[in-house]
Amino acid sequence: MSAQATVAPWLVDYDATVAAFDWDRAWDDLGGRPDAEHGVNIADLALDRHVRAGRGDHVAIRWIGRDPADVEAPVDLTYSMLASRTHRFACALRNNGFGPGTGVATLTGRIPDLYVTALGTLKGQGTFTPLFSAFGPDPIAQRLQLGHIKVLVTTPTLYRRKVAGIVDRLPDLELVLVCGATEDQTAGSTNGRRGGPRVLSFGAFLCDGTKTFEIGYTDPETPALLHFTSGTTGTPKGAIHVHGAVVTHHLTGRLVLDLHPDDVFWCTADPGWVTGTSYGIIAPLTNGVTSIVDEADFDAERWYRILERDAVDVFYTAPTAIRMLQRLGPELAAAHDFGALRLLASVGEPLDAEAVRWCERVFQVPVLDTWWQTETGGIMIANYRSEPVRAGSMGRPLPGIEVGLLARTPDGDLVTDDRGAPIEITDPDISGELALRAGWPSMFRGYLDQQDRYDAAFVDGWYRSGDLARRDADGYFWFVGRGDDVIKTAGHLIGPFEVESALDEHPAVAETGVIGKPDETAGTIVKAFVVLGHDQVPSDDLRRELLGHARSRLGAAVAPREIEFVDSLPHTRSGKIMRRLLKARELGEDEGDTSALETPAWAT
Ligand code: 6R9
Repeated sequence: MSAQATVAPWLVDYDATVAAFDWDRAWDDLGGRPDAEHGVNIADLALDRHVRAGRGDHVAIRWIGRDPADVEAPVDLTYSMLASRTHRFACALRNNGFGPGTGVATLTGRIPDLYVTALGTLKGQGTFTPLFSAFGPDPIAQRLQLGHIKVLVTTPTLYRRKVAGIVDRLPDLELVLVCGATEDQTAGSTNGRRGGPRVLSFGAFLCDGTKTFEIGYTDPETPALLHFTSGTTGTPKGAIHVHGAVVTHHLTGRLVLDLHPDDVFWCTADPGWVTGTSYGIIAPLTNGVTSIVDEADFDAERWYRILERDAVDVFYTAPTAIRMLQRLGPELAAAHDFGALRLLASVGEPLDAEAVRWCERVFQVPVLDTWWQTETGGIMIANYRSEPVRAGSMGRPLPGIEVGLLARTPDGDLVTDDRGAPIEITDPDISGELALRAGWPSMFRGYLDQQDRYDAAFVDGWYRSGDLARRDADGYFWFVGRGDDVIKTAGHLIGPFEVESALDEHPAVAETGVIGKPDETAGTIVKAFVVLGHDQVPSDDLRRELLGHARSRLGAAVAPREIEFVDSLPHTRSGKIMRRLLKARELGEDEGDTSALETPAWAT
């Protein structure tokens, strides 16, 4: 019998839960609200708390290695094993002088040491920054610099290919820990830079099990995570999250993902992005479930096999992945039994109604769309298991969260009243900027070293998401689009400026404008419009060279998939590239009001 019928949902009645909701009570399940005597440490709640409660032998992470044969031979890591390994990591950090506040980053695929680093760092009250392993050297260097990262955990291959060449740009970096390397491979290595980071093997760095480590009192406002995210312009922004955010991770794990302690849960997101940390590490572990971690990239047959073999109860993935499954057809899925699957949810990009229906046919459960951002730390709007799913809608606010829509002018400015306060849209079906009443526990507490950008994200007690949405008469939110030029490709957030800067550095390039171009599978792909230097002639060879240049700098995850040569780019009077017009042209749309242009519209 399917587990669907046997496990009662945590959230039974949405309206009643919202009416009775109280953030203080939300802490009850985690041992009570922290106070001056009892702090809150995410790693303690994720691991040691379960060991103290006698669930140490329960499997916390079922790790599946990259090779096809590994699917049949997963490695189980129990709550006790992870508790002890993270203690050893925290102990080693402390013994090497890396105290509270130390910035620790990972640049690895989905391997067990990543999870040990994340939670071990949190035990020692350092801040954890995951970096996506498909980033190229430029995005990696920039984030390590901006984050003042002192300790980097990586693999031998990634170290050689992406890190060794950039250490000279990283004055704060003191230690590199290489996973899976033997001591011999790393002994004495200093990267050839005098005073450069020490390079040690991860295994050799861990303290032996005889040394004890006590988690110190952790104030809920202690920084825990530093996640880089991209804006339209400028450098990536480091969103700071605190230990107290864990109550949102835990609560959403319960109310939205409906995690029960005996569940097998699989979040396919990479921890290099916020979903892979909030829902690939924290929420499943605080909820005591068994979490699947698959090292390999997307492979439909493999995914179906894992869902069936490991009897996954709750599956959290992205619309791009669902579209990829859809494109391969239902036959592949039909050979498998997904009887255990109780809940399927998605995040990161718009989820169309057809995908919801397709999943209902193939998996016997609909996909529950959820909306949130790096800055919100956790799910803010969702469809719930016990409520009717409105296919195509992002759902309704998490209990305890107030969502508003702020009126905008066509230029993207907020409409304000005579006090200068924004105007909230209350009528149904009118789109505005999605905003959240500031102050929820997992709200980001700053953009590292960028107070102005942080302040600019708030207006009159609202956090401005930058997304456009509308609300229907029943209170369900519908995604309308991004209010800015940021690109979501295959669920990953890319800042166009970062891509433009890398292309602009090529000697043949005069100027670049980067947009998201609609794509059937990835939602959008990164496309660059390139103006060449005056002595350059467009050719396929040059296009290939530029694509290669961008790839080697930015990595496959960020580099453009398409390049189009143009004679000029549209600019505002102040000289900014008008990506909006590039996009309109790409879509064959009317370019609209071009009065702000210096070069009127297009001159290709
Ligand atoms: C968690 C995450 C945030 C941006 C967000 C929005 C887009 C997220 C969505 C969605 C449509 C959904 N987004 N969920 N768009 N429907 N259900 O993805 O964080 O990488 O910071 O991206 O993703 O545009 O503003 P992040």
